[in-house]
Amino acid sequence: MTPALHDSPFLRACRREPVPTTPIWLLRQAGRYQSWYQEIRARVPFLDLCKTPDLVAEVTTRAVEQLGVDAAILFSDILLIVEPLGQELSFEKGDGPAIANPVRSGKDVDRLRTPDVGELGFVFEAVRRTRAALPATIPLIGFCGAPFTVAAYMCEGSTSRDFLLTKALMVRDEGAWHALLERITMASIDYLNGQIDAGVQAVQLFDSWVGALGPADYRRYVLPHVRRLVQGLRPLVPVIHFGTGTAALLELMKEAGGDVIGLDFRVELDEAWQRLGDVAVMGNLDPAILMATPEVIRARARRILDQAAFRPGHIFNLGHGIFQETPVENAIALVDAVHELSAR
Ligand code: 1CP
Repeated sequence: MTPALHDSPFLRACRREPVPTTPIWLLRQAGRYQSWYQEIRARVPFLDLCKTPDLVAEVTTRAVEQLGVDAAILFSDILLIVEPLGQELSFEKGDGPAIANPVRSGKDVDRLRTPDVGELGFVFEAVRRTRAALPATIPLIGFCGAPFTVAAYMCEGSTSRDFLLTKALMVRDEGAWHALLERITMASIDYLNGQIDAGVQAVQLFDSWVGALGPADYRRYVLPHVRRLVQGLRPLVPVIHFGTGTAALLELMKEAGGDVIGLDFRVELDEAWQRLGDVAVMGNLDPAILMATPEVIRARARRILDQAAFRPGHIFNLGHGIFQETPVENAIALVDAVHELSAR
């Protein structure tokens, strides 16, 4: 890795080293709230976009340039991995994902393919092209879905509120559940190591829906798989472990692994960090705050920076993905406010 990348505020914060200003990037920073993204999507379906490395590089880089953030996240999706596992994925008009052959039983788990993540070679090529297109000082984050969240889509076949089909498999056939999570875990290890080899500077696990579980079930049904995933990664880049609805799970998430724990907006950052102890944290502005005026956005950013109190190891972010309705100038105002208010 070049010194410019190694010493970037984002990577320094991941290592809990002092920084000149608090680094910031935004969950889902490339997307529908940007008019130029909508123009691209008017011609290219979402999955085709993810599978076209030059377009991925363009979208990823353009979001960084427009916002002035300190890190790039590869434009892709956590659901791409279900294709090499043998599922049929599509994104319908409303852009919710749909899986034609969901997993509902142990038999369905047995029918999944042993994945060859080489089938996701377009992602690795996108990493190479994006790295080449980005400024030399901006780290690139690769990612995958964490095992529970990927399993939830694989079982439900679409987005869900209660995850009843997922939990039904979990509690009816524990053997099948662990077999499913093990398959996802092994594929995710290969997938993230492929992204690391292709040139990302950090990786993130998205456990977006893990807050559907209580602590005892997290420990029994999920934690061993996340731990195995993290331990299977080449120890070359920091790992960000993000989830939402995780107020009751933070200590367990840390136990599972990660150099940075991503906080959602339902916790106070200072209290959460106190509970977590010696680990970096990322977060945690409610993305809905970006609907407010620049003055309110600035005040709310200051509140979070005050909670972090310039301790090494804070990466500023939203507590979940940015809304499609967000005025892009408000996202820019947030980035500027964080840089200005956090200058040491
Ligand atoms: O063109 C479009 O508007 C399609 C919408 C879209 C986008 C922009 C989807 C479909 N995925 C993405 C990109 C994406 N997804 C990125 C890269 C962009 C960036 O961050 O700048 C990332 C990191 C993701 C990860 C992702 N996909 C998550 C985890 C993050 C989170 O918000 O919790 C999840 C849950 C998904 C599933 C998914 N893909 C797309 C949608 C609309 C969804 C969510 C569906 C649901 O609510 O269940």
